[in-house]
Amino acid sequence: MKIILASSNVKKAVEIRDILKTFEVVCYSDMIPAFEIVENGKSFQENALIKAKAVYAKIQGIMNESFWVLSDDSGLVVDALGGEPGIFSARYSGEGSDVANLQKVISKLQEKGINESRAYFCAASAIVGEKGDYCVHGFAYGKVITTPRGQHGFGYDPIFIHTNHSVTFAEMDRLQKNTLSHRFKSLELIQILLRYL
Ligand code: ITT
Repeated sequence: MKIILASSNVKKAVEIRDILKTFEVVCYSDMIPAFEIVENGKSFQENALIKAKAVYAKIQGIMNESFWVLSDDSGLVVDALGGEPGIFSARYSGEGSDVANLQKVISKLQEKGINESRAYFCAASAIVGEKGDYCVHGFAYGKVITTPRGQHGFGYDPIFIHTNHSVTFAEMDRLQKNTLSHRFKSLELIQILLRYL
């Protein structure tokens, strides 16, 4: 069954394709023009469902086969920052660039005189199709540091170290991150769901 991905984040899409390698995953913007989706939910789950439903509504009329729309709403939750950036991870610095967002987390920790804090990544994966709407979560627990390391991955990967590891997600290769990440955990559950729906 075809999976249409409701995401405009190219690096996120690469990870999702890698993880769901046995499925046919097509980005919605390869089928219809990309459009803006207002993510005004109050949780990762609400935002994931907003994205998947928005794309489902646009794509439904042009499909002549069964399909699911899949979305991912994710972010970094830092203990010492009271849970920030959380659902605002993509636009924490206002301008929305990965580097500026990461720098803001580092600056806020430094303002507190802290050079590391417990943190976790959360991914809400939603699927919307003719059989209904579903959402599951995956988590990756660890800590953030104030000295970025590594060139792989995206977003906050250079400052996140997974529990029981000493390198950041950005120092890991794709395969290693993709067997530990919040996205991998939530997509594991999605694959189980898809088997039974
Ligand atoms: P779409 O909504 O189009 O999918 P987006 O980048 O806006 O793309 P989100 O609203 O889910 O996606 O925001 C997620 C942000 O959280 C993302 O921009 C990163 O800054 C951060 N993030 C999520 N997963 C991450 C990961 O695996 N590694 C590093 N940072 C991550």
